[in-house]
Amino acid sequence: MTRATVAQALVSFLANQYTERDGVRRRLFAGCFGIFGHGNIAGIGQALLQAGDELRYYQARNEQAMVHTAAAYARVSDRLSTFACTSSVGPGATNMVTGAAGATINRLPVLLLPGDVFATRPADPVLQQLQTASAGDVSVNDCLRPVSVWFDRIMRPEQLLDAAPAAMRALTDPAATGAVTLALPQDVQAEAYDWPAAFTVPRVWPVRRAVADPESLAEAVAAIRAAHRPLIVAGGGVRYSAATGALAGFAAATGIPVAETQAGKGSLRHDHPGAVGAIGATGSTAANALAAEADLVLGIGTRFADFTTASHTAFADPDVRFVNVNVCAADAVRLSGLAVLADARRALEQLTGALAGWQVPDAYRRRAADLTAAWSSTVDRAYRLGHAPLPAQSEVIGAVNEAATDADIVVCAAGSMPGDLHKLWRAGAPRQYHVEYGYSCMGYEIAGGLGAKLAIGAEGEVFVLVGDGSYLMMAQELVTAVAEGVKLIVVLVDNAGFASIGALSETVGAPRFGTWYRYRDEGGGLTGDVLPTDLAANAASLGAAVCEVSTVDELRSALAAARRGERTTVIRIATDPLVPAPDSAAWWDVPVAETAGLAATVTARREYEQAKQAQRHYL
Ligand SMILES: Cc1ncc(C[n+]2csc(CCOP(=O)(O)OP(=O)(O)O)c2C)c(N)n1
Ligand SMILES: [Mg+2]
Repeated sequence: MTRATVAQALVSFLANQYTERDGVRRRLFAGCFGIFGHGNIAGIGQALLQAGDELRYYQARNEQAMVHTAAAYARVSDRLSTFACTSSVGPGATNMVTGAAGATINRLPVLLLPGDVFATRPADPVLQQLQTASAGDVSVNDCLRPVSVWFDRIMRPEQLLDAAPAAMRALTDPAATGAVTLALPQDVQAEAYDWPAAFTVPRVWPVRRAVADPESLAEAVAAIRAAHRPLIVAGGGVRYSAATGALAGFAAATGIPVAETQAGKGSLRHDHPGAVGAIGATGSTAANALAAEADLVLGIGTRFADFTTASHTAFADPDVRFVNVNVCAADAVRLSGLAVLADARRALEQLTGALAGWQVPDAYRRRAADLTAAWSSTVDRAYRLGHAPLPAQSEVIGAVNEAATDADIVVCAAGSMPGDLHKLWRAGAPRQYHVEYGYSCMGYEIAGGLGAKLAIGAEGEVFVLVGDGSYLMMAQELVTAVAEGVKLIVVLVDNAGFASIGALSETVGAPRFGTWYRYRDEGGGLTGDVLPTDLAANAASLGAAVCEVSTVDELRSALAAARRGERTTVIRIATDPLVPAPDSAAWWDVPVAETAGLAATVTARREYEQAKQAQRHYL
C-alpha cells in the first residue's frame, strides 16, 4: 500500500500505461498538457510537480488548443500514444469541449482531466460553479459527456481503481476511441488514500489486429471477383492501422484503383500506379469519374462522410454495391455495405491472398491511368498559374508541396485550403498529409502543428498552412512552440477574410455576406475599407521569426531559409481569394433558402434543386 493523493496516484498510473502493437511497445502518454487554476493546481498540479519527468508537464495557452495538440500527436502516432490534458474547473474545462469534439469526431484518443466542483460541498457555490434550478449534481463538465467516448466523475478515491483502467480501455480501443474524460472534483484530487501497489505497476494495452471472419471474407472476395469497375476508397483507418504497405501491394496485384478521403490521403504515394487521388466534393476528376462508374466500392477504414460521397451523389451506377472493411461496426455497415469487421492491414492481407491471380480488366486499368494523367496536368497548371498581382492559393500549395520531403508533415484544418490540399497535394510518405477535416476546426492548425512536431521530433519539419481567419482565432500556441523550442514553419495565407465561405456564399445565394474582414461602410454594410490588421507583426510579438513575402519565388526561398533555421518561423503571404482551385466535378449539399427576396438566392435555389436530383439513398 502506498499513501498518496488521488491526483498523485493518477499521475503515477498514467506514467505506467503502455500500448503494444506488432510487438512494439510505447508509452500511452507522452506527457500532460495543462493550464492551472484553483480547480487543478493543488491536485493534479502538485502531483505533476512531484512526478517531474515521470510524466512531463507542458504549459499550453488555451485549453481548446491543448486538446488539438494532443489529438494531432495521437494522429501522427497512429493512435498508439497521446497526451493527457488537465484544466481547472469552469471555463478551463468548457474550453476543452471543442477540442474534445474534434478528437472524438476524428476518432483520436485524448485524455481530459477537467477539475470539478467539490464532491463534499463544504461551501457551495464555489467560484465558477454552475447552479441550475433543476439539479444539484450537474457541473459544466457535463458538457463534455456528448463529446467524450467515455466519461466518469471521480467522487471517491477508491473509484479510481476501476475508473482509470476503464478510461485506458476506451482510449486504446481502435473501434471506439476518442476523447475520454475523467472529471476530478477539486477536493477529491487532494484526498489521500492507501493505494494497492498493483495499481501503478506498468500495464500494457495490446492493440490487436482483428481478422475478417471466413464468411464475410468469402462474400467480399466473390463481390470483388464479380466486379468490372471496382474502386477502393481508402480512409483514415488505412493509415492508423499502418496498412499502407498492404494497400500498395493489393492495389498493384489486383489493379483496383485507389481513391482517398481527407483522413486517408497519403495511403498510397501519389505516384503509385493505382493512385487516382482524392475523392468526393474536393476530389480529383479522375477519382470522381471512376466513382460515378464504379459497380463495386471497397471502402477501407472510411465512414463515408458527406465530402467523400459528394453528399450521396458520387457513386452513380444504379447497381453499385459497397464492401466495407472497418474495425468499427457502425462504419462497416454504411451505405448498406457488406460489413467486413477487421483491421485494415489484416483484411488487405487476407484479400490479397484470396484474390491471387485476379485482376481488373486491362481497359479499366488504362482508363484509370488516363484519367489520372489528365488530373495530374491540371495540378501542374494550378501549381504554376503565374496569377498576378497576388498569387493564387494553389501556387502557395505547390511551393510548400515541392519544399516538403517525405519526412515532413503539412498540417491544415479549415478554410479553403483543406479542399485545395485534398485535390492538389502530392503526398509522399503516409504521414506527410495531416488535414483535420472531421471537425474542420478553425484554430486547429498551429496547435495541431505543435502536436505533430512533438510526435516526429527531429525526423522532419512541420509546415502549418493557416488562413488569416484561423490564425486570428487561435495563434497563441506559437508562444508554446517558442517556449518549448518546438520548431514550426507556419505559412500564413492572408486573403483578408473567408475565401472558403465567400465562395460557398456565392453558390447559396448569400453573396460574400460577412466574409470579408473590413470596416463597416457608410451604408451600414460590411464592405468598407481594408482593416489595418498586421498579422506578421502579431506573429513577431508572440516570439516567432517572421518573414513577409509577396511572390511565389520569394515564398520558395523563405521556406528553404526556414528549414535551415532553428526557430519557429511564420511566413506571411497575401493571396487572391477569388481564384478557385480546379473543379472537382462534384457537389456538396448545403440547402438554399426555399423562398427569398433576393434574385441571387432564387437562382441559387433553382440550381440547388437541380443538383439535389442526383442525390440518392444506397439501400
Ligand atoms: C471554429 C470554426 N468556426 C467557423 C467555421 C466555419 N468556417 C469554415 S472555413 C471559415 C473561414 C476560414 O477563414 P480563413 O482561415 O481565412 O481561410 P480561407 O477561407 O480564407 O481560406 C469559417 C468561418 C469553422 N470551420 N470553425
Ligand atoms: Mg482567409
